[in-house]
Amino acid sequence: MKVDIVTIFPTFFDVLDVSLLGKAAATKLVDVAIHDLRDATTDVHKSVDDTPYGGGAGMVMKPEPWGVTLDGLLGDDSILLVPSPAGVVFSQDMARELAAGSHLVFACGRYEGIDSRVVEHYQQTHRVIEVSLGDYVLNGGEVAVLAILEATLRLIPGFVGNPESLVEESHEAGLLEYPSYTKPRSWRGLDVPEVLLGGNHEAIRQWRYERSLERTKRARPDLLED
Ligand code: JEK
Repeated sequence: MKVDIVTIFPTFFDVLDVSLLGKAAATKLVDVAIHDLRDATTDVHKSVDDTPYGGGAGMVMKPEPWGVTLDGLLGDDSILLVPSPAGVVFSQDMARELAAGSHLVFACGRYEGIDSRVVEHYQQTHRVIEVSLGDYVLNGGEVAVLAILEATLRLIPGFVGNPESLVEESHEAGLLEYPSYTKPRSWRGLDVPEVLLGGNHEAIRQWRYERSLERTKRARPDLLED
């Protein structure tokens, strides 16, 4: 998979060298390139923002540097991802879909976001997804891209952190995970549940399912609707 990230803060993604892409196995499976949006500016101040038409607080990112940069990156098989507080909420389903793709291009906005014509323009020729991490306001798209990339790349077979059983992970989807324990058996007066110490796998499976259901009812009742 090829991944291109466009940002005015390229060093934000230095963390990828230590986390996702620090492992040799990863470099063979995914090729990540970071691009500085300011490289596509032509004025002496390398301006990427301007005041909003219609008025209002803050600045909006100018479309021209985005056009120049994205024209040079997008191909027939690219998916353009634009983090936005107004996007569709990112999910495990979307991560699975992205993991099956061959080229992801991320456009990281800052300020109050990117001139809306950029998404409108590329929607005419490409798959474009405006995506949100959730219902809270970030200062830009960079943190969202790191989260989306981590969730997506771990689903690529052979990738660092790839779950041993993707089947198990998808089987459990829709419920929160059951609590897990390791040694020691007793810690600060708290004991590991007895059922986990025996070898009754059916009893363990049932206990874990009940704990998952209980946790979901308490923390995420929305997941149990219909
Ligand atoms: C991309 C710029 C900052 C800040 C104005 C007014 C109510 C805010 C944009 N889950 C997520 N939250 N936020 C983002 C995100 C934020 C971004 C950009 C993603 C680019 N910003 C910003 C204020 C406002 N709005 C109406 C909401 C807009 C995000 C994701 N993914």
